[in-house]
Amino acid sequence: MITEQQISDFERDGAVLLKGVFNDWIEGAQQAIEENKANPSWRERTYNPEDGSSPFFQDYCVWNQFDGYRSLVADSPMGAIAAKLMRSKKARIFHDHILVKEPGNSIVTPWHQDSPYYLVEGEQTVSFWVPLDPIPRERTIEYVATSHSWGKNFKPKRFDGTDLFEGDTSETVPDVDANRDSLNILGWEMEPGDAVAFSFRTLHGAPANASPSRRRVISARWVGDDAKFVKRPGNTSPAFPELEYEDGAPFGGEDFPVLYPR
Ligand SMILES: O=C(O)CCC(=O)C(=O)O
Repeated sequence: MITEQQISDFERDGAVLLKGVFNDWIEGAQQAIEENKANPSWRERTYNPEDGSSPFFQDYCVWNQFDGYRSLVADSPMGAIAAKLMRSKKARIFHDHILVKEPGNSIVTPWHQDSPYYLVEGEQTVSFWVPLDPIPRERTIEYVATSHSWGKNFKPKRFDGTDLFEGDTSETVPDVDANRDSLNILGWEMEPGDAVAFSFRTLHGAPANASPSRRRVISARWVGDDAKFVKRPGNTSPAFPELEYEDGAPFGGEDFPVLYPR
């Protein structure tokens, strides 16, 4: 299912391609996207570009509301692979992020790390970026290799460029595109069933969808044994407005079940 080489690539680079690991769960997830678009959650955030191109639909924390998502997250080997990659005894689901760039959508996903947006922190984290459509190299998500170990927490911004936390003076994300020659940028052509596993701290970004095909993705985030709650200076993304927690307390609760081992 997953080799020691893949685990050490993930540890070294902060991102690794996993071929064909979710083949049996793609059809269900594709169906769930349509159900989800028809019944979005209160967290849904759809960007409609000013240039009139097609929308970028996003929703969060819906894995347990639609059968196809639930099956991909909870019945596939995702939890077991997460535990292996994190070298963790258990794998706890944090949340899912649904990202559909409809054909022609002009929105570029800016370079960012995920960790600064979240109410959880740890060394043991992994997200699976799971496309539900074929993705050629020029339209794939990209990662700055080793950026997860730079010791940085760059300022979180919404995908429309606004700051997530008002008055945040933390360091801004460097201009990755202007420095592509001096960085090791990773990105892979992908098929439905493949995934990229990456750390919450790895810098990543994704191009617009100038193609006539949809670009449907589910990104599922997991944490391991060392996960702790962290207080941020405002609403995190995703937000959990009802949740009460202490800064530094062990991460857990019914919203975030341990799915491996069962
Ligand atoms: O698919 C995208 O456009 C961005 C995905 C992303 O940022 C993520 O999965 O963390």
